[in-house]
Amino acid sequence: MQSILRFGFSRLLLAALALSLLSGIAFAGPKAYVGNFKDNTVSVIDMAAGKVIATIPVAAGPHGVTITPDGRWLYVSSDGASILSVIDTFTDRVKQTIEVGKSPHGVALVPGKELLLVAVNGEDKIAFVDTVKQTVVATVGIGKPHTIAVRPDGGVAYVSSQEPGHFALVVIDLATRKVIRTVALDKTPRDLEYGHDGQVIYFTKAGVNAVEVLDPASDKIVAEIPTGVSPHYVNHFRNTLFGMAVVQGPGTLFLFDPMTKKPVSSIKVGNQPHWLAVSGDGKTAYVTNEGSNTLSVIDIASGKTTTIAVGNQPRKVVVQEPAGAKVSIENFAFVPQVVTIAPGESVTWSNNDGAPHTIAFKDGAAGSDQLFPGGVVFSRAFDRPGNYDYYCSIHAFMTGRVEVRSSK
Ligand SMILES: [Cu+2]
Repeated sequence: MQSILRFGFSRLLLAALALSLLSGIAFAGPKAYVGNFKDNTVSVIDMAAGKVIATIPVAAGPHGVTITPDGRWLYVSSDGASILSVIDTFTDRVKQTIEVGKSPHGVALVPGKELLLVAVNGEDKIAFVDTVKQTVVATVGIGKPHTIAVRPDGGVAYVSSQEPGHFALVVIDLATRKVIRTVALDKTPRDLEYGHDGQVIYFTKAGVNAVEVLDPASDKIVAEIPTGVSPHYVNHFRNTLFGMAVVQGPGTLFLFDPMTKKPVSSIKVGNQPHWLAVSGDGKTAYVTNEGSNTLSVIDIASGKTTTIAVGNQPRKVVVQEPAGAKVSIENFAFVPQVVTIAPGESVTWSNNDGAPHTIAFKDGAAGSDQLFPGGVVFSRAFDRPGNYDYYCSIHAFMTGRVEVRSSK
């Protein structure tokens, strides 16, 4: 049930829709979430309107933030406490908190599993949180863990370990829940991320003005891409041509070519940029500026940037708009009739027809209520590869298919 997202009949959303129609602003739905480290809040931003629409209080020191692929649940670790806050994005309130251990830092969801990994820095361990039971079900010991990168197939995780004198990337087998190898480093690792295709790992090190590109097959650094002073978050997202990093010294969003592993360009953002997220269509980047208490919204193609004021010391940012495909209902048909996505991605249907329709799945998963014309959307995340046939329960001749293909 957790993978089903229903915008359908939420009173809140209907109210927002009515309001947006009155004010002439198209209602878009997707939101961005920013953890403000110093004032212990999460800012909620309406991506279409470009403004903060809510501020959610959380426990001290919001540090790691992640969101489920369907955009429904937000997980926030608080490193001044020992808890993870679970935020319901329907209500934008903390639904519950989970005890994980002292000073949790980075968090990462495991694709295809109801599992969240938490780097419990203060207790030198990785906690495995079952997101259905909402509790820690296993732990693996690692010295001063900071951030976590999970391979897109959910098989292994790399953890940056900031243990003084033993800086390393530590590799965990997620099936056996054991450390399988350790890649020793000369300097403190900062962020690390698996590129979207799972072929390479990108990471940054304190005091190194470059993006490190690691081949996980050999655990060797195969390239260093010069960035300028103090690069932090780095990744190559699905649907974006370029890899991206934020560079704290010059205050830039740095773009690089993932094929040639060469710099492409830099776009000015605010002071001390910390983290980065990209919209589901790959067109817009969101950068938190820890030194200016703002979020930069960047049109990647043109470099055009706007700025939104958020809370004190914004660090992590995630966007709700799911990666995946959109299907339009038009003239009693699903357009396109067949869409192909990767595991963990979502499909979002919108009714642009003159009549109400539904989405009903042949695999028995819960479908939509009646979707009325005009902006009321339905979304489902697909975790496992396969073909998913669906139809309209009012007009059975309307059929469509979602193909979920692993890129590996
Ligand atoms: Cu129909």
